[in-house]
Amino acid sequence: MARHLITSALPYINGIKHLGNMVGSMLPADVYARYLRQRGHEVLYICATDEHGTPAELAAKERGLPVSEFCAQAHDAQKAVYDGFQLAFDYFGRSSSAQNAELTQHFARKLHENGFIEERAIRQVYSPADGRFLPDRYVEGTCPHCGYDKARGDQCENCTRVLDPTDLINPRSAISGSTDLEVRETKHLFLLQSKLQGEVERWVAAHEEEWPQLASSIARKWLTEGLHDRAITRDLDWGVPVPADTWPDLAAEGKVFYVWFDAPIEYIGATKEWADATGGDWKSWWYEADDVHYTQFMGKDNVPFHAVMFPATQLGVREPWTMVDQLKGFNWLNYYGGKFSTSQKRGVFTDQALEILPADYWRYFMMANAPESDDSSFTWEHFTATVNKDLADTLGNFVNRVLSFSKKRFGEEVPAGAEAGEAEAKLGEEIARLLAEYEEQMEALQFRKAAAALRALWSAGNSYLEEKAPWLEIKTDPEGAALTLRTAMNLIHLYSVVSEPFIPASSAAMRAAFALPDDTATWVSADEAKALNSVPAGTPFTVPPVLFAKIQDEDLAAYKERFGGEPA
Ligand code: B3M
Ligand code: ZN
Repeated sequence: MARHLITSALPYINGIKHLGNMVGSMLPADVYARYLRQRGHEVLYICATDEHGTPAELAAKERGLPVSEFCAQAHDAQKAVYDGFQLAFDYFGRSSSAQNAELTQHFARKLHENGFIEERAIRQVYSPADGRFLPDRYVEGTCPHCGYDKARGDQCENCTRVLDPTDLINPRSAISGSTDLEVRETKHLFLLQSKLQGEVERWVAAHEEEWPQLASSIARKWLTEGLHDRAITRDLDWGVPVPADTWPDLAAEGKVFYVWFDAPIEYIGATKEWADATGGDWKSWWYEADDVHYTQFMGKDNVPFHAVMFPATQLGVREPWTMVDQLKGFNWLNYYGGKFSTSQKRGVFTDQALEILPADYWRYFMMANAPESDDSSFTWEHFTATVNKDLADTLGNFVNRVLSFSKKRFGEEVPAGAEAGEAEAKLGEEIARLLAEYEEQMEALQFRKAAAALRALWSAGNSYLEEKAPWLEIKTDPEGAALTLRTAMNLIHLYSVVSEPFIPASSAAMRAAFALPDDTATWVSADEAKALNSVPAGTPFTVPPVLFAKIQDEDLAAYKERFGGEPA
């Protein structure tokens, strides 16, 4: 059995994330990690908050908090939300950890030793009023390409062009608003990526077959444009310090590493945090780890850093660190076709989502509509229809009416009834076929298709129940009715096992209905799917509360009112 290392892109520390951020990284990673664990693999699922860079400093300033205090609070706030979504990380770390600083400095020293780092003087915007250089998002101004007057120094949100702060027209400090800005010379470390172009191309060529089209095409595009040498240090107060033993001058000036240099290294850093907290062996996952299969999850804007930049860093250190095998990139989840927006209060944010409905409603909807090959759009209408049909009617209603009817007519133990016949054999074959399809799609990281196979499993139970109609059968053939109900109850137990990666809380509720001794199975074999007899007659059962409440029209209207519905 391979050992599976799984990471999802590290959410920036500033602010609670919206559903679109989660559906493209942490949630599919969790579904996949749960599935592999249930199939018996050894899995390590690692994530962390991405705490450095200008987003953290600006957000802390806004709250009048020291950055370190802001990050500690914001990390715990995000972690609480992810716990609410039952994201089963093995560890959710912090890129500001000592472990990450140590590893980041180690990577930088090795790159330096191997001739891939060079000190260069560059011209940077300096603000006398603020008494500091203004990198990246610390400068705002008018975009020279599209005229947008709130463009940031590193990128224009309007036309998405990557900018240099010295490009901006009428630049102003994002800290003080001062327009009295100068351009001064300052020294930074450059990662000589251009010297690694050939090696990165060969590495991508050897891996892109396994990647979805989205990831391989973005990697190809960036390589075709050519790898440029890039500055990996900044004049910021908050970040991994440049080590004085290697660069005494820059360290004396308080330079720190650029957030995107240290953030991917935090995948290793967080594994070390996990090991320090649990006694685990972090190096067996990351260093000379030939038995490890590494899968990364991220949104498409993060693919370049994961498919090209970080591999360049890892190749440049000339050490046997684990590199990504499978790179699952996602498109965007939009909100009524537009972008989610914190500032414009458009869209559903993860903390709000849990206020109004349980995590499983969201987990299922997001994975069944995951933006895999294209962008997908969240609308309250589509969400309501999916919850009411797939969850409330197909699954929830099946569970409730089977258990309630059986309890009413046969008591609180699984009834025996007649021997399984033709209908049960046919059902078993269908369930085994659909289960195989579900497994195949999960192995292929095709989440929409996997959700469709899971939904088909639920539907097959309803078709069997409609066909046998135990509420009619019982009038003429009570033994037959009892067989139908026992078979349906075995389906409920099977659903509770295989639905867990998508809807863990509801699966646990279904499973708890049966007082099965030693109910420790983590998956269902093809033979068990065919036989449908894991829950024997005589097993005591209870009827759980209705698993999914339907979303009523008035709820739908209220949600649209509160979260913004159709674009204005
Ligand atoms: N913090 C997420 C973003 O770009 C970024 C991912 C880092 S993964 C190493 O929104
Ligand atoms: Zn622009």
